[in-house]
Amino acid sequence: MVWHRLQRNGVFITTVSFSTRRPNALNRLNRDHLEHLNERVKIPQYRLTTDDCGILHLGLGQFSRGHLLDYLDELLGSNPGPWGLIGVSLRSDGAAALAEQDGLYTLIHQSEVSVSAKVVGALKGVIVLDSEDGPNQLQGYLLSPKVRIISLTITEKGYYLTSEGRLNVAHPDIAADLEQPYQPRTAVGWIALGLKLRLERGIALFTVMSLDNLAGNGRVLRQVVLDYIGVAFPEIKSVVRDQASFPSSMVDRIVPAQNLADRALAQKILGVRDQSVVVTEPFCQWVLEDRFVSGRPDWGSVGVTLCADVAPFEAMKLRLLNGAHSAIAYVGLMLGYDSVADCLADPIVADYVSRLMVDEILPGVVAPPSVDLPGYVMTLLARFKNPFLHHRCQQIAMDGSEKIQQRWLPVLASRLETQSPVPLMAFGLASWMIYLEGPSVVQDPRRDQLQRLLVDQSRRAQAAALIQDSGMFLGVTSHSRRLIGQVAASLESIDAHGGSQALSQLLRDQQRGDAS
Ligand code: CS2
Repeated sequence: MVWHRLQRNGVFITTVSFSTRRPNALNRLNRDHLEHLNERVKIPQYRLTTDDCGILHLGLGQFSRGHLLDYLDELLGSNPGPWGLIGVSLRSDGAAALAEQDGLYTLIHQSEVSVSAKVVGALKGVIVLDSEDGPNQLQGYLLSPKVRIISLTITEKGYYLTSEGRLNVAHPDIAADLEQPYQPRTAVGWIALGLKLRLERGIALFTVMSLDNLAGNGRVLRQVVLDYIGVAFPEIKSVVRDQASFPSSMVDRIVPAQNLADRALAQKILGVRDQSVVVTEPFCQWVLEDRFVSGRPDWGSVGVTLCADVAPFEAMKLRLLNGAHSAIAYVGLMLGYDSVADCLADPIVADYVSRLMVDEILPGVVAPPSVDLPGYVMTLLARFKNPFLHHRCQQIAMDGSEKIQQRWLPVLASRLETQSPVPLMAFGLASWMIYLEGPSVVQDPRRDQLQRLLVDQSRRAQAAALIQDSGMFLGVTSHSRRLIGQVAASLESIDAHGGSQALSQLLRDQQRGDAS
């Protein structure tokens, strides 16, 4: 160890440089530095080989690193076994950084009462699909009998769903894969090819496990894979239908996109740089259907709830947590807020969110076994308020045309069916329409189509165009006039009084309605 005294701006500072394998603030996190990290940081006590990788994961984004890999890290820490993970990055962003760090990254759990950090070691390899060798590597793992589970976090749009829940075979990405099914680019195309080649070569099938926020995610995935196979490889369709397994799951953890402050925090805690750090909340939940055709980890030992039917858990979480999230994002952006916590710090928005959940969403939610729904709502509000999670409204707002169908549509459909009013959700829809108009960047696969529907119209005509002509609201067609009326009323009030006044007025009207 060498001590240096430097002079900077007239002030003497003392620095320490370590011999090459010791970390310093300029070093990146990697295997060589593990033993020398700050001792408060938990490090993996297991070491994987590629033969230990029973899981191939498609979509190596922030969520899978904050959720699935956290569970696997716990599992391998207590009971080392063949359940390491090879991650496939469908786009190259972030993957190179992980590869440079030997797949290691820091997971920081942060709340008002605690901060804890650990280095996760369960990610054994990273495949970048759009690299030269990416497709070959992926095919190799798809055919490896050691790989027994294919898991996915590819977000709603990665399923290429029509509003009827079938595969959109007309979508250019799917159409291209169907043209060349041995050189696919989509997750659905790769899964189908994996199943086809395994069956052809007599290799046991893998379980296909979706971790995306879709109602019946396993059922939906099975349907799109079968639709694809029906065109690409019809000869295996009946075997896949009868023998493949697609368990559904409800996954829950708020994992904001990484920002510079997260990297600075990791560097402060670790003493080395980590470009792949994930900062998340302590809360984590996973409810999973126990249907695995080729074995599975002992999920139960690390707190996963295994059950025969996750539908009630999914409906609760998608409608309450994700439904409220989308409303917070659009209302928050309209009011000029940046993060979910900023929104909840405004008492009017907090009141809106809590009333939306309690008055309009909760009545249609059936409590899953041993869940106290009012308690669940209170926990959600506390999680949303966590000021240490910089969860940006922009992040949640993206892909609204996909998310709204999952989160709001079932609530709207059942309330409109029973003649129940939906002014709070209509306000959310109005805020979404205002988001679509810009000026902030609109990230949505249907942006151009939706924006065209909003051009040069009265507010009522805009609401009508969106609800009747976008193809997104098929579940409420017979009641669309009532919904249009409520959305148009919100838009007109926002135009006349501004978002904040319009929201206060709406809440006052609600209160008066409660009192009468
Ligand atoms: C969020 C979700 O970005 C979003 O749309 O609503 O990612 C949410 O944070 C997770 O589903 C929480 O489990």
